[in-house]
Amino acid sequence: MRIDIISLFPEFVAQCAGFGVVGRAQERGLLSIHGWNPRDHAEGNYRRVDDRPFGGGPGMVMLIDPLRAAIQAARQADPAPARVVYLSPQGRPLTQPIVRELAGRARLILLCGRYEGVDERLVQAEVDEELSIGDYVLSGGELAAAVVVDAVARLQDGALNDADSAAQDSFEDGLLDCPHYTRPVTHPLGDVPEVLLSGNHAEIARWRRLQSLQRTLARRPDLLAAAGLTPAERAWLAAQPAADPADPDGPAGPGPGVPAIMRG
Ligand code: 9WO
Repeated sequence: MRIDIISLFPEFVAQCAGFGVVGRAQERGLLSIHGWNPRDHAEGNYRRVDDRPFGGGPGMVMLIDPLRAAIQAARQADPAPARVVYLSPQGRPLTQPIVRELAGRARLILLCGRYEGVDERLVQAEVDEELSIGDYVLSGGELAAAVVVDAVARLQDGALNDADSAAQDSFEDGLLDCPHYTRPVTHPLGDVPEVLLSGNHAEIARWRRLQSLQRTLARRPDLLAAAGLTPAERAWLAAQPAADPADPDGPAGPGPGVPAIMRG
């Protein structure tokens, strides 16, 4: 897969992608990353890439033409059609299913804004999809683009070694991961749960699954509706205390409980 980064700091995203699983995916030829700087496509002595917003207000807006020229240059660098993604807080929230969909494409162009954002006409004309990695504001889209690159790279066939593969399973069924332990068995901070030392693999798998379920219920009950659960697990959930509608975040400790919508 080929990913092109449109950014005033294209090296930033490329640097982020140089380590660990993503760096290895590039070394293995599974992924190539290319940066394009709109400033290299800006006109005049000053090579302006931004201007003041119509309607007034603080800050600057990125100009259409340098961005459009950079996107065009990226498109023309490879004949395969590219999906253009703009990273912004106004985008659709990124999820693992969206990551999976993006990872299956031959090319992505990730558009990173700076300042107050890019001229809306450029978004309308060139962007296929606007994505958000969470409800907070960054100084620019680059860190969000690095998140997309990382999440997509590890799904390329051959990117993960056997040692990494298990970590992928956690979100496959839409539940949070179970807790993990390593040596020593006993420690001043606590002991490793006995079941994990039992050698009984079926019982260990059951325990981990229940931990995942309990954690998801306590921390992210919103995930449960779409999770892949067995009828027995659904029944177990229905027997758990309901969330208090007056206090949906619940008291500290046991967590919010089963969302009302899921109670049969
Ligand atoms: C900056 C700003 C300053 C004063 C008044 C309003 C303002 N809005 C913004 C702003 O939202 N700037 C963005 C910076 C423009 C698009 C690129 N930037 C960005 C992307 N910040 N955060 C993201 C982002 C991307 C994906 N997921 C979460 C956050």
